[in-house]
Amino acid sequence: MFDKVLIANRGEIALRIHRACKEMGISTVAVHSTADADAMHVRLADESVCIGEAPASRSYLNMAALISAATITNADAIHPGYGLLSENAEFAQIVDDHGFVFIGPSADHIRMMGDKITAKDSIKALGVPVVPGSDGAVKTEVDARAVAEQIGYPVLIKATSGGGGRGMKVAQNADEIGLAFTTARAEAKAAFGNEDVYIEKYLGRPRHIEIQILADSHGNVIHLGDRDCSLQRRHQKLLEEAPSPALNAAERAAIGQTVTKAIGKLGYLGAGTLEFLYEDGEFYFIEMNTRVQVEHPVTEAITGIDIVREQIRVAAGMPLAYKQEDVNFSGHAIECRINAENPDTFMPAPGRIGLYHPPGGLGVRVDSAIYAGYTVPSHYDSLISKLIVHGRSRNEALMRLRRALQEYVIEGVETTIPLHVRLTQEHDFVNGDYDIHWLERFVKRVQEKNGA
Ligand code: MV4
Repeated sequence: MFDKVLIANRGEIALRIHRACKEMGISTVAVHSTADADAMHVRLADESVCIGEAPASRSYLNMAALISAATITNADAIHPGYGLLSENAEFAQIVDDHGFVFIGPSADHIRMMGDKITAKDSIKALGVPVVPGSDGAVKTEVDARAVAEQIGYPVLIKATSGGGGRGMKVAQNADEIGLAFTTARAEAKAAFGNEDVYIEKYLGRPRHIEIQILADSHGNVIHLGDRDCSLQRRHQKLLEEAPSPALNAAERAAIGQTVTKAIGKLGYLGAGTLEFLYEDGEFYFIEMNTRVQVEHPVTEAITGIDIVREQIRVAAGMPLAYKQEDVNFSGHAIECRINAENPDTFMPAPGRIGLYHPPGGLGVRVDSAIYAGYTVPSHYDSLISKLIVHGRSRNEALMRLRRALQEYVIEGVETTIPLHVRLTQEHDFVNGDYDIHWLERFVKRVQEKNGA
C-alpha cells in the first residue's frame, strides 16, 4: 500500500480523499493555489505545497507544478478527484512516466472514454445497449440526412469531444438537418478543436440514470447500483438520489450485470460510471466517466462501501474488498448540491461565511470544506457543500432531508438551500415523477413567482 498520496484537488473532494487516506494509514499531501492558503484541505493534510496563483490554469491544472510537488514530498501516488485533471489522459500518462501511480484508470481508457464516438462504439461492441444512431462520425451533410432518415426524426447531433451537453443540436425534421449539422460541426471545431460529430435518435423525456462500477487488476468487476441524476439545470446537477425511483430490482440487477460483464472485457481499472438515458423501460448508454463523481456519496450510503478507499486499493494493485454478492443495497439516499449562488438566478455568490452550523443526526452526512470565517473564493466552482441523507425508505430520506435543510445555517453568502427546500415540497419530486427536463420548468416557475 502507498505511504503517501498527493491530492491534486481542492474543496470538499480533497477532504474526502484525505479522510479515506487517513483511515488507511496513508499520509497526505495537499496542493493549493495562493487563493486557497487558508482552505480546510490544506489545514487537514499532513503536508502542503503551494503550486501557483489563484486561476486554476496557473495552479491546479499545472501538471509540471503537480509533478514537482509529488517529487519534493516523495509521494507514491496522485489522486485527481473530480474535475480539473481527473479525466486528462495526458496527465495520467505523465504521472505514470514520472514513476508515480495515478489513482484512476489507464491513460488509454481515459482517452477512449473522452472521445464520445470511440466510447459509444467500444461499449456497444461489449454488448451494452446504446442510443440508435450513426455508426461513428458523420462527415457530410448528405450522410447526416441519410442517417436521420434511417433512424427517424427528431435527431440529436453531438460533438465527439463534447459531453456534459456542450455542442449538441436537435433537428426536428428534414428542413432542420442541414443547419443543425453545419452549426454543430462549426461549434465543435471552435470549442474543442475537433469538428467530428455523430447522430442519435433524440429521446424526448428520458431520465438520466448512471451505474457505478469498481474494477481491480485481478479481473474482478462489481457494480454498486444506480443513481438518478435527472434533476439538472444547464447540465449542472442539483440533486441526485440512489436508487432511482424509476427502476425495480429486476431492472437494476439486469443493467448491473450487463455493465459489469462489459467492463470486465474492457480490462478497466478503478471507479467508473456509465451514464444512460432511460425511457419507456429501456436503457441507452451515452457516456462513461472515468473518475470518482460528485454524487458518489449516495451510492456509499446505500451500500456502505467507501468508493475512494476502493479506488486507492485497486490503484495499489490490491483486489477489491467486495465481491458482487457482498454488495447489499439498503434504503434510499438523496444528495443536495449546495452552491454559493443566488437561488433564483444561479449567479455565483462568493464571499465570507459568517455563522456556520451544519446539520447532523442519524442518516445525515455533510461533505464540505467550508467553515465559519472562511472566504469562498471567486476563482473556482460554486459547490460549497453536499448534504447527503439516508433513510430506510425514500420517504424517510425525504423527511430527513427536509429536517436537515431546515437545520442548515450558512450565513454571509447566498446559497441554493432555499431552492432545495422548495424542491422537497413539490408533488412530482415527492412522487419521484420527473425526467431530465422537469427541473428547468420548475426553476422557471419559481423565477416567475419571485420576479427574478
Ligand atoms: C441526449 C438527449 C436526448 N436524446 N441524447 C445532455 C448531456 C449529454 N451528456 C447527453 N445529453 C443528452 N443526450 C439523446 N439521444 C438528451 C440529453 C440531455 C440531458 C441528458 C442528461 C441530463 C440532462 C439533460 C438535459 C438536456 C439534454
